Amino acid sequence: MSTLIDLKEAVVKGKRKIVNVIVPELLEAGVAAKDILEEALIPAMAEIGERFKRNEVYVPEMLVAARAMKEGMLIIEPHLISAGIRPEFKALICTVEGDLHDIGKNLVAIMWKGAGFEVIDLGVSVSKETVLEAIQQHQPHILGLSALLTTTMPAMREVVSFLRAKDIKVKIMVGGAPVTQSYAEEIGADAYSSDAASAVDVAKRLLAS
Ligand code: B12
Repeated sequence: MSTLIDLKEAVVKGKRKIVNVIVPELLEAGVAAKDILEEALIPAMAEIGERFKRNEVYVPEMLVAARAMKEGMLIIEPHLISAGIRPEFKALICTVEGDLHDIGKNLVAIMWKGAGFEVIDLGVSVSKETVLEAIQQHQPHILGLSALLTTTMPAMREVVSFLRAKDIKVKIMVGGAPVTQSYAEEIGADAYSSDAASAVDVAKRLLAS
C-alpha cells in the first residue's frame, strides 16, 4: 500500500503514471482528499520550488513535477469540492497584450495552484479590458501579469494604471524575464518575483499584508 510520502516523492520526480495509481489508491483506502493535497501534493511542489531555488533542478524538472501535480489535482478536485474545501485565495493570471509567451506564466499558475490557490488563467495576449472584466467577474485577491518582451512591458504598465484608475483593489504581482523589482515599483505594481518558486512566497506575504 502506497503512502502520502510515496506520492510526494512521485510528484517531485514527475512520475505522473505513478501519481495516477497512488492517488486513487489512497482515496480508496479512505485518505481524505484534503490530506492528499496538504500532505503530499503541496509539499511536493514546495520541495521542487526549493530545489529550483538551490539550482538543483531546472525548468524541465519543474514542468514534469508540475504536470504530475496537475494530474493528481484532477483526481482529487471533485472530492475536495464535495467535501466543501474552498481555496483560501483566488488568483487571476495572464500574459499581457501582444505577448504570446506562456511557459513562465503557466509555471507560476501551477505553483500557485500547488500552494492551494484557485487560479484562473486568462491565457496570452490579454487586453486590459479583458483583465478588468475578469476581475469584476471572479473577484480575485491577486492578479499576476507576465511579459517576456521588452516591447510588451509597457502593456503591463497600462494594465496597472488602468486598474488603479478604476480603483480596483486587487493586489498586482508582475514577472517575466525582462521585468525587474525596480520596474515593478516604477509602474505601481504591488510585488515582483523573478521565478515561479518564489512567486508563491511573495504572493503569500503580499496577501497576508
Ligand atoms: C520559448 C520562447 C518563445 C516561444 C514561446 C512559446 C510559449 N508557448 O511560450 C515562441 C517561439 C512563440 C517565441 C516567440 C517570440 N519570441 Co521568444 N523566446 C522564447 C525563449 C526561448 C524562452 C522563454 C521561456 O519560456 N523561458 C522559460 C520560462 C520558464 O522562463 P520565464 O518565461 O522567464 O518565466 C519565469 C520568470 O520570468 C517568472 N515569471 C514569468 N512570468 C511571470 C509572471 C508573474 C506574475 C511572476 C510573479 C513571475 C513570472 O517565473 C517564471 C518561472 O520561473 C526566450 C529566451 C529566453 N531564454 O528567455 C525567447 C525570447 C523571450 N523571445 C524573444 C523574441 C524576440 C520573440 C519574438 C518577437 C521572435 C520573433 N521575431 O517572432 C516572438 C514574439 C511572439 C510574441 N508576440 O510574443 C526575445 C525577447 C527579447 C526582448 N528583450 O524583448 C527572447 C528573450 C529571445 C532573445 N534572446 O532574443 N518565443
